[in-house]
Amino acid sequence: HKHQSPSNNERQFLAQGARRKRFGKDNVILSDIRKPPDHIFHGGPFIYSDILDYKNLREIVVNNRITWLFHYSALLSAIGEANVSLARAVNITGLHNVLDVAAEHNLRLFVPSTIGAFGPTSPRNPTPDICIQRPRTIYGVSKVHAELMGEYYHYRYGLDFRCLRYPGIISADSQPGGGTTDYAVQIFHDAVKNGKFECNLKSSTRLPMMYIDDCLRATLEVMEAPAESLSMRTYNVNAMSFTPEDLAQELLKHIPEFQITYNVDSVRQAIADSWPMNFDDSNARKDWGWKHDFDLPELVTTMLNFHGSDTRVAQAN
Ligand code: VAH
Repeated sequence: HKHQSPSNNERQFLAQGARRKRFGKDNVILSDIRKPPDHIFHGGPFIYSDILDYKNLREIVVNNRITWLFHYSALLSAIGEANVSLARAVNITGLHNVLDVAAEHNLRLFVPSTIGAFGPTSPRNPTPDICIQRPRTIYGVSKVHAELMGEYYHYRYGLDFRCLRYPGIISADSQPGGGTTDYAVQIFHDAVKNGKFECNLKSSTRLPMMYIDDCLRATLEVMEAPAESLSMRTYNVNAMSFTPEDLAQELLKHIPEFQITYNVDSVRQAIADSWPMNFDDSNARKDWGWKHDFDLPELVTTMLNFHGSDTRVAQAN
């Protein structure tokens, strides 16, 4: 939807690709304000839509008999701090539009939340599902609002609202889009292309992270879970937790000449220092059987294989 950051944009297309496999190509409609490049979006229905245009959303839902809505429109943490009014509009007013169209048309609604929905007064290691949430970014504030509004609409109007708090999501064919965890995506592009990477977070900054395949599977599993199995509407989901140093050490096993340097971005560092270091996702594992597949070694192997093949193709072309 409107004002997607590239990584969100592309993640949405990847998510949509996973759903197409599951539900059939013509039963999943991608909507956004920009049509993605063909290598990300492998054809199928695309409809222009602007998350801030409620009538447009309602028309799409009615004309296409939509039953489930996955809402990925948001400005991420760092980019949101650079444009608070736009982040407030997209992340909050846009969310209100989605809640209203979902309640009005009885949609099953998925809205992603994030490790960024916690703040410096939250327990950090691990961070449980239920604890103090006083985030210090407009992104985090808007995501706590989304969690609370979604749960209110569930209890007040019966809306089938489902929400997962994602760790930093890493995928090979998305570009970083203004998040605090962007380093963990950029490092692979740079390691393969240049053999070196300048990291904008301190080497000891520990953050929860997840590979895109686990993210997409968790999203589909919670959306397909029987309603009676859900004791909560909003769940933490965890996979791994690492520092830039951990990631660099794992990369060195594959690229011995790889070099990492550090040039700390104080804005992103302050955000990262206020976030969880590790997620407790025991409720997701208990209620609907969540289990991650990718740990750090598998992440690095998978990402390098993708980039490696990508690079070989690029050289061939
Ligand atoms: C960000 N990647 O850094 C996003 C995410 C876990 C954080 O929401 O803002």
